Amino acid sequence: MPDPTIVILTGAGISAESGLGTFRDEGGLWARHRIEDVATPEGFGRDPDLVHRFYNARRAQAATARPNAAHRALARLQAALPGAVHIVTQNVDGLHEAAGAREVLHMHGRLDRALCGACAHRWPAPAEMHRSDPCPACGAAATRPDVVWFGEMPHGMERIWGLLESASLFVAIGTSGEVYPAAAFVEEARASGADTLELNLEPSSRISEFARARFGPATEVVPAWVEELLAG
Ligand code: BV8
Repeated sequence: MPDPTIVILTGAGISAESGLGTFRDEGGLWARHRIEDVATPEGFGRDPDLVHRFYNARRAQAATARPNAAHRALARLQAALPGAVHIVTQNVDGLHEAAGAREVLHMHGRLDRALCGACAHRWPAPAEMHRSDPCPACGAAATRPDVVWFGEMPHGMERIWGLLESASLFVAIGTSGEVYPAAAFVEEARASGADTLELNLEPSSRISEFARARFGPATEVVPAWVEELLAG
């Protein structure tokens, strides 16, 4: 029996109980900001100060957030099954790492990293970023958050497709399944013969693609699932 390869995709729902807003829930981020204005390259081109304010506010919030029992349970699972558990997150917070997870693949980038729009240099983001901040490498005032906006290519796609191909189990946690290409990972995993499980507060828009599902808050459902898996 080949070693298990568990691929876990997380979304904003896993950080909700750490106090970080989701996007599409009642009162979520997209209820208060137009995606086109704050999460697209065009929006950044039109009003970089607005976009920096949006991400500065989220960076400040993420800086005081603490990982919750769901983040900790995934770190425990990774430690118990060395090399077999791969976490791909759509989240731009660092809560998986704060809980002790390793090699987390941030496919939509990270709030705590800055990117130079001129030379593509990356560096640790300051608490507050402004359009006039000079790039430490080339000096250009083209600083942007190192996050993947709509219309931009997510990070690590080759590696992710490879992981999905070899997955024995694909688990989606706290994601609405509204954003591609992440929303299609469950089909890729199923096509490779993987078992599929959704852990969510309520059914996502992709629920029909999953072989199994458990509903409830991530801080209850994720630790319970991990304990069961490790006891199995
Ligand atoms: C791209 C930026 C191409 C960072 C984000 C088909 C194929 C390919 C692309 C497309 C396609 N159709 C459309 C597209 C374009 C687009 C897209 O998907 N649009 C959607 C709206 C239709 N996709 C893209 O543009 C992507 N890029 O395709 O590039 C390309 C090809 C070649 C060359 C160049 C380009 C880029 C997508 C990334 C966009 N950036 N964010 C940031 O600001 O954070 S997306 C944004 O939504 C976040 O990153 C977030 O990760 C993502 C998904 O949201 P969720 O995490 O799922 O959160 P949501 O609020 O939606 O749901 C919360 C869930 O939690 C719910 O299910 C809820 O029930 C649950 N929950 C709540 N509380 C709890 C809980 N669960 C458990 N416990 C709780 N307590």
